[in-house]
Amino acid sequence: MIVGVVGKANVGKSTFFKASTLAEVEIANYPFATIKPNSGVGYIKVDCADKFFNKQCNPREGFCINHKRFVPVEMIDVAGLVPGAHEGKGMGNQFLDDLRQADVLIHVIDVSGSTNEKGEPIGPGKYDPADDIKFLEIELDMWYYGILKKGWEKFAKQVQQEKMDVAKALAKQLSGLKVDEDMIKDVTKNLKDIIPEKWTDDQLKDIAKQLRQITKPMIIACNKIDVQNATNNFTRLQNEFPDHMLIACSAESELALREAAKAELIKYTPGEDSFEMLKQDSLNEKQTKALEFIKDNILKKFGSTGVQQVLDDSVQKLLKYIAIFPGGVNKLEDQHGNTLPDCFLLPPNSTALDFAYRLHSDFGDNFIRAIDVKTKMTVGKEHLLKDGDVVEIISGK
Ligand SMILES: Nc1nc2c(ncn2[C@@H]2O[C@H](COP(=O)(O)OP(=O)(O)OP(=O)(O)O)[C@@H](O)[C@H]2O)c(=O)[nH]1
Ligand SMILES: [Mg+2]
Repeated sequence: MIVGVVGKANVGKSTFFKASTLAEVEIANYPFATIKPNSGVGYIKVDCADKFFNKQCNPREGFCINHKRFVPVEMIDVAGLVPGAHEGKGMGNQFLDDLRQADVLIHVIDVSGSTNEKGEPIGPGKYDPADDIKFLEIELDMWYYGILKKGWEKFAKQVQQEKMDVAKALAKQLSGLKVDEDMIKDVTKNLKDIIPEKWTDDQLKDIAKQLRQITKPMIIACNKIDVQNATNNFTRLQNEFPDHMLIACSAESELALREAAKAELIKYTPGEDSFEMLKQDSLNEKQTKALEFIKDNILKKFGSTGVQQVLDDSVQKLLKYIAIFPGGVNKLEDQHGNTLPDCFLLPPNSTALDFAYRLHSDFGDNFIRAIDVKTKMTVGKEHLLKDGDVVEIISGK
């Protein structure tokens, strides 16, 4: 699973990325601070199954605080996009390619309206962030369209001459974007009786748009909510884009909290609405003021900095992924004595067999049955898993 962080230049993508991963990346108040993509590990917060068994887990990867498990996911932070990027404007579109493998996108916008279309800082409220929501979608659609259109005539002719299966051939062509055969069938169902050579440009554009929406679902991180006027804009955008998932956030505040927690100055669990001062005496006046500002103006007002929520919602609400824990019905520990050491994020409608394959292809190939460890019920291959399940796979050999 790869989470891509996208948006216009200078809106806070790298700050969001750094707050999520604590990776060392360039953050600067000018456009195109990031050129080469950064990749790192962020965490999705899920309810840990250890609570059900009244135990404390020992995660092999990630961590668990108060029965909230932080499961690692790969994140990428790319260069800023500007309107016309697909035609080579700004940094051009070479870095759009860095997003090919992303399963979900976090679109970071400066909701305070203090970054213009070129990514230059301007006074708060001088730019309408609604335009960013619109332009980014157009850029992504045009990027997909460009890929689809490249060599289209030749492709369409070949499909015709060699009597190829259209969905299969096209899915192969677009597999780099994570497009599969079923998606193609779905988006071309109205074109079934028309041969690809006769598909019009508008029809290709429509296909590109639908495939982009399916393969790159997007959540909008309304960043810089700490700046004056940002809240008004946020409320307005919520009304203007009722079908989009919008979350207010302050990446800068989250970064400050995570760094303070790392330095053991405060105790803070990402996504929570408060933190605890640990070493009040070792904080200087500026640090104390900054933390107080975050407490009063972000945490109390919005319930969190929003960064963790954006990540969680992108995977759990938008992609509808579920958390599954491998475990034995008689024993939740591995051979080293670690309790529930692993947690996997699986796509919706995953079955016991899918989970077996995810653990190891041998488990899938030799699947006999599975056990729902919470209920101790035996289940078969086709059993649909649900969020928080603990599953034991019984396989031959
Ligand atoms: N007030 C405020 N400023 C922020 C926030 N997040 C980021 N910034 C500032 O916005 C500026 C740009 O941040 P970056 O994280 O470098 O932005 P970017 O989108 O990665 O920029 P490019 O890589 O140049 O496209 C920096 O000055 C950050 O400190 C926030 O939540 N609130
Ligand atoms: Mg950046």
